[in-house]
Amino acid sequence: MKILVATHNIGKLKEFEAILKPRGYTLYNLEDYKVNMDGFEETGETFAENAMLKAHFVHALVNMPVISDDSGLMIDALPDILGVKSARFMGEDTDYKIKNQAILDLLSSKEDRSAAFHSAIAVVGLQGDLLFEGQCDGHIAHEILGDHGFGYDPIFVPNQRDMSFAQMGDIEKNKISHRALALEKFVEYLNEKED
Ligand code: ITT
Repeated sequence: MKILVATHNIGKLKEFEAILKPRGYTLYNLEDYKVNMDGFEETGETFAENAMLKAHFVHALVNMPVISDDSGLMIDALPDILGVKSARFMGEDTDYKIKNQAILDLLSSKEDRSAAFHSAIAVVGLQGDLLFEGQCDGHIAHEILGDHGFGYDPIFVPNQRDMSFAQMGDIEKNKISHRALALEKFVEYLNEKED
């Protein structure tokens, strides 16, 4: 199956490829189709709304199925600054070393370090509008840990492991991450439809 991944985030794109390519999907990206998303704004209040908006925006420009992800980090002790606004925290162009350190500083006086990554995956142009969500619970580390992955990976420690997403590398992360869980639901949905 051919599907266009509607993301500018190279880290996300690599995870889509690692999870979907071995299952027989042929993935295209925004570059391949010269898609310009300049006019697109994430105006939704939920990950699901934003994922659907992104997928529809791109699907209106290309004649093929589109898959998108809207995701973010939710920190219980800092409920207002991340979530659906995770990419915009301190500005979209700010280096994640600075963003991650700022979060560690904001949490330094807090006892509750519980957090979760959430992903909503929207698929448009295949069978109506499809939506799949995944969540990975964990906590925020006390320091920057590891240098694999992207974004907030170096400060997030999932409950299943005693190391950050950025310490475990792609293969391990892709077994348990929010995005992997959501993509797994998409794959299962299609497999069930085929049976
Ligand atoms: P696209 O909209 O082009 O897909 P984006 O990076 O702007 O790319 P979002 O709007 O969904 O994507 O924002 C997601 C934010 O959450 C962004 O700051 C990511 O770095 C962060 N994030 C999401 N999943 C992550 C993961 O698996 N590891 C680290 N950070 C992640």
